Amino acid sequence: MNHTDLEAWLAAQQPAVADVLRHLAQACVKISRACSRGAIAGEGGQSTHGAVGEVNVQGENQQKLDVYSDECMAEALAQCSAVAGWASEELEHPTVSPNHATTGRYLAVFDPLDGSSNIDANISVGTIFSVLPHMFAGAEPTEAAFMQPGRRQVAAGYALYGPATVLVLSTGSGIEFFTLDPVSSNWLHTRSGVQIRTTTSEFAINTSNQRFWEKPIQRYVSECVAGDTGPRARNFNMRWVASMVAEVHRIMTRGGVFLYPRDTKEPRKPGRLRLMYEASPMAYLMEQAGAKAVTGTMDLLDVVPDTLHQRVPVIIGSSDEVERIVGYYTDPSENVSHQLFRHRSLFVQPHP
Ligand code: FBP
Repeated sequence: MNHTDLEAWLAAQQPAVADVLRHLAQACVKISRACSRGAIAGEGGQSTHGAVGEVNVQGENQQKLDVYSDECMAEALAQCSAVAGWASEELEHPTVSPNHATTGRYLAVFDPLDGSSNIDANISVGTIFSVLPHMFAGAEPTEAAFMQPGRRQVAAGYALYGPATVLVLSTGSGIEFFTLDPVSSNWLHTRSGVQIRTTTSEFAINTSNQRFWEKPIQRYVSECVAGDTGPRARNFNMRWVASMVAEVHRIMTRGGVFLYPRDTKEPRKPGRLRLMYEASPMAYLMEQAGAKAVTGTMDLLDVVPDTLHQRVPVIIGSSDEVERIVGYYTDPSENVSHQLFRHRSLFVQPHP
């Protein structure tokens, strides 16, 4: 089957936004190559595997590939005349474009390598990005220029470095899939107008945090786990890759719900995942695919950021399930059954 390619699709998009996506896609080709080399030494005989031995602004151990991926993104964006500046998960402050600070009309925000704790185990990782208008075009972008709710995004996407490398994009008119041809390094257009199914029997959450979850999540997950012996009257399956891009792409392809909710593990933290370069771009893509993306009490795309690296609760995926979870949050009386259900359960078979 002959596929058209990314360039053909970009030609039909708004030219400046298309140029930003073109440069981001080029950076993702380089990152894909580095990921696929694994522990094999790269240029200069150095492997890109392993830790740098430093921590990033999040307090996380920086992987060599985190740093390399960040450099690839910065290098590409510095060449893009449409971009005035960018912000990265790996850097505390935004970067003003060395070439287009006062002429660029857009800003880019990205997680250069999401799920990087999985690299050495050769599990899928990804790059997540968001494109915002530069509110103060003509002036060098400051951190304030980035403080925009996800609704203001003009484009978002991710690259998944898995068995194949896939690029998923939207500029506000639906979801497009591109697959990297490892021979030509060309992005081939492999799916268009992707919609996420509204129902699902698959949920993804890190259950090791269960004791810290709020009641609505305790209730939702225990009902799924009870399956056809409980009020959901059907069985559910659970998945957890610990790589958000891989979880989201599974949901894009077959439905599902992904939760990294607020919990009491670190009460001062409103969540684990970051708003600007994880939750917002994924929420944009979810809504473009007909799915839902919430904090539990509001749409993720309406959250107005205060800081570049702020964290937020994330509940995204098939709309029926996300709406059910929101129902548990917004109707407190619903939440008593959790205790009833699990401990004095009417549903779970008594031990013989
Ligand atoms: P980073 O690797 O970019 O810091 O991303 C965070 C992340 O790895 C997500 O991809 C993933 O969903 C989550 O953290 C996994 O969390 P946990 O370690 O609690 O399973």
